[in-house]
Amino acid sequence: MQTKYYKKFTLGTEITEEQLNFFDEFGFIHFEDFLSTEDVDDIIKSTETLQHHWVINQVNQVNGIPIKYGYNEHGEKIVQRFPFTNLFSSEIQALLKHNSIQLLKSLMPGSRIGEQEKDGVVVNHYVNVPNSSYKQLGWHTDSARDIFYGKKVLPMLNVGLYFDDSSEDNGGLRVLPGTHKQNAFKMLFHKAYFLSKREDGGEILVNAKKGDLVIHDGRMWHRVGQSPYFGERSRRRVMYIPFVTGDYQPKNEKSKTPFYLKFQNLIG
Ligand SMILES: O=C(O)CCC(=O)C(=O)O
Ligand SMILES: [Fe+2]
Repeated sequence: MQTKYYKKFTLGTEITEEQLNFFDEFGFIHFEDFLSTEDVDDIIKSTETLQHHWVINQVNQVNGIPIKYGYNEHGEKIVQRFPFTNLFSSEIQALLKHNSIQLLKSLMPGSRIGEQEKDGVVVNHYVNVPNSSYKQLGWHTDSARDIFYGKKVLPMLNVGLYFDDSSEDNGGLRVLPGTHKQNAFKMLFHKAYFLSKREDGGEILVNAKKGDLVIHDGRMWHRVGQSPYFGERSRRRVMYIPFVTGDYQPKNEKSKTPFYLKFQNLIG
């Protein structure tokens, strides 16, 4: 069990020197109580409406990014990875305009929210049941995807909003602090990309509550553990807002599925 302590913060009207230094040193930062339970519930509802629409209409991708389907503990078909939710949810669109989200750009000067880029705002839904397609996620860096795209690795942030409390009980995000400062070779080969799911002695478990915000540098190594429980107790939902840098690279309906996602689907 990982119980390593790390400092948690509260987001004010600006990012403090201490917060900047923490993020720079460790590659992640945790802000507690960012949204109320009610506000999170409104966002969750909007994704459930979207899920209903996608299931009924058998939509399989958005802008070339596959929608990952699976089944919940009641045998119902659910969406387990939603790409580009911001294009469909007015609640999520409103959140992106919020001052306290805009403020986070100062963690990575020159960054912008990738509303039409990468996979847009992604919602992940992990649940541990036999027919689930998403029970855990192996070690990876988000930036290594740029290498699969054949592009230079550019700094990016992933801003995670928690829809559920998250700890080792439902898997939990594990991060390797400081690894955002490694070179590109290590970024690719430090762990067998996505294949290794093992615990690492240096990992820190992110213990978050519904409504918390946990931000990580895209170059840092991280994984999501598998819950030892099944069904409802194993459920873990989290939304990621990408903050990107570099040339503007919008996607549209004609965009092709990136190679890395085909690869990811092969290995589960
Ligand atoms: O579920 C999480 O907290 C992390 C997800 C993740 O790392 C990813 O989708 O790249
Ligand atoms: Fe990731």
